[in-house]
Amino acid sequence: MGVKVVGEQLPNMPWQDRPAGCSDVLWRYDNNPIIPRDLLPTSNSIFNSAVVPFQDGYAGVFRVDNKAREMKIHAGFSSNALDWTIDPEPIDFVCSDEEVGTFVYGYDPRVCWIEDRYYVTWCNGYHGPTIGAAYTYDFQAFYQLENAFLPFNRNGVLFPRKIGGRYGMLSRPSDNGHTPFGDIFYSQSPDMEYWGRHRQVMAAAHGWQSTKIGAGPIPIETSEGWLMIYHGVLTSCNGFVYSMGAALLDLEEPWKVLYRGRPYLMSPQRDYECVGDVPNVVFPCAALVDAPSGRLAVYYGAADTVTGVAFGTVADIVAFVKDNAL
Ligand code: BMA
Repeated sequence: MGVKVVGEQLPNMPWQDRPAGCSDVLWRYDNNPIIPRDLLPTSNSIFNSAVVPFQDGYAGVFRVDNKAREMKIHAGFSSNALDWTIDPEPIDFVCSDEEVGTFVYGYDPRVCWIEDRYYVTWCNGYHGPTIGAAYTYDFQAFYQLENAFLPFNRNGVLFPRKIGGRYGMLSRPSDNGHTPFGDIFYSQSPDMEYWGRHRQVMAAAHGWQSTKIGAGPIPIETSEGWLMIYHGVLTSCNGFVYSMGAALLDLEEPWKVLYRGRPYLMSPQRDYECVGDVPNVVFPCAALVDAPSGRLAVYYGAADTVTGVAFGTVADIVAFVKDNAL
């Protein structure tokens, strides 16, 4: 029996077959990085960013650090999900509450289609990092909601449907600095405003994920559970190393881990992942999936400088996680 993927058809999403002789679960796009650091005249770097299908093509929300080294998020559009036009101006959120809507900084956005609109979550500056939330219908007007949590928190990732009658979000409580710890938690909300019923999903474990972990793309619903791709951090004598791995979570109680991969799916190995503003970082924030074929394209920030894509199939990742479980 094959693994069934719940989701839409995306027959034209970016894809390259696994290179001959490659046995890796994920393989990189030949023309990585797809977004150079200087795509905008004002950009220092464009990296941890999220993309989704939109109308006849694709839209996204991009982390752009400008040349003043301010962290902003911008909307962007593409017909093929590889060549991107990014709005030179940051997103100007509409917010009815001035206290919440005063922009301090924003980074590491995720985008999730739920029911009738696209929700954006990001690391939002409010007396320290916390999880900002907004929605849009068109990637032109963005309506900001209350911050989901108190500071300090990062890596807020929504589930694409209500579970047990409530919205679900993963997050990673942290500190005000570079956070030498961090587990993934699951929180629930009846209305996208009040979040509670917090449950621990997974703690940092040994090896590539020994210092801290954080959810990446929107979890993918499969017949084997929610496929969660996440980043894990190891502390080396030269600092943090960010890799990506995967786990399967229970469909109805996603804080219950069914399987968790022991080896990473991908670690920083190419020059553009090892050399940049922050060396040795692959940081996944989004995935496009064609449900019938299970083809997957993971979008990830490389060395906090540029954006790359890696390909794989849901069935291969599920099998890898089960066969190599922690
Ligand atoms: C994390 C976040 C990410 C970044 C990573 C590596 O704390 O700031 O945006 O990619 O560190 O520097």
